[in-house]
Amino acid sequence: VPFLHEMAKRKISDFEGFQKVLNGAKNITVLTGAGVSAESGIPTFRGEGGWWKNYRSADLATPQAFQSNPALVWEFYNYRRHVAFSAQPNNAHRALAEFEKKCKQEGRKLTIITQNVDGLHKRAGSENIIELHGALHKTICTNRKCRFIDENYDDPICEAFNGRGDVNVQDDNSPVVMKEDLPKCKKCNSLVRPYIVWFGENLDHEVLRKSRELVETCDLCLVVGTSSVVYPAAMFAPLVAQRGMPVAEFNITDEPAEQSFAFHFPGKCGTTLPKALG
Ligand code: BV8
Ligand code: ZN
Repeated sequence: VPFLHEMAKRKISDFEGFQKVLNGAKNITVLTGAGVSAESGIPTFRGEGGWWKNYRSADLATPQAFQSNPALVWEFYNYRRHVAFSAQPNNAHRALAEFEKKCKQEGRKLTIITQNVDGLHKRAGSENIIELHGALHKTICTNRKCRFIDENYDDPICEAFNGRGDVNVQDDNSPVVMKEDLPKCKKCNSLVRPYIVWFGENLDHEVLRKSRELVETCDLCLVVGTSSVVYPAAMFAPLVAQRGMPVAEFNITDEPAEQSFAFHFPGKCGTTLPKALG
């Protein structure tokens, strides 16, 4: 359809048009996904990196998997912690942190709503962050009467995973760790789990409420490095566009995920984001 194609063409790589909108925005929401950490060497979910040994990572990120094989799921998360803690923030994370400081000086608001659990936005210096799906450096106790939430950057997280940090080989025949050697709660000594929202689990209601409020009040939304397939995060940017507010998508894909997005910047966000926010 030539008209739509014409529209789409006008939206792509219009850095100048974007900067005009950016300079006028007072309440900016940035939704980020795995693509913002790809250039830090952290595998994305749906690229080839979405595998660990011979498992699809999404099959291990479920309460059922943890219930039936906590040692395997903990070994997967111990590996993900090792990868995240050894990684460095990249230019996309840094550009967002710098821009947040600039907004603060100008009395404007910028909030990052991230689907990522790698903690790199915080390490890059961003402050206003909502972690939709939890964080790799946090654990929560599985004892319903306790639910103690702890934070640690121990790598490995427990003795039993010594030497198995960055193991991602298919058929290493190391024995599966015994349940009693898995990470325990400091308060009640019960088994702890990653403080991560798994598939089929509800997001924290306070996190959801704050995210919904930002979606309803922001006057500009950036959506960076996400395939927009996982709900409810996938709804946020389209909801902003439905309010008639501009949405700018940054992705290596050529076309906008939604025709309703005002801007699309194809390419690696480690390059396009610093240019757009510069
Ligand atoms: C919920 C933590 C209510 C885990 C994650 C059937 C049964 C049960 C549930 C469902 C169902 N059908 C649908 C659902 C809902 C489900 C869902 O949406 N499933 C999808 C797969 C269809 N959602 C849920 O379960 C959520 N809870 O809905 O609660 C409920 C309750 C019970 C039953 C039903 C509903 C909870 C979802 C949270 C799951 N946890 N993460 C962990 O990390 O281990 S999700 C995980 O994948 C990430 O956190 C992220 O959110 C998500 C998507 O990944 P992306 O970040 O988008 O990364 P991806 O690899 O996909 O894409 C990377 C993108 O970057 C690409 O577009 C690529 O082009 C781009 N890119 C790459 N490099 C670059 C780049 N761009 C720029 N520069 C680059 N350099
Ligand atoms: Zn406990």
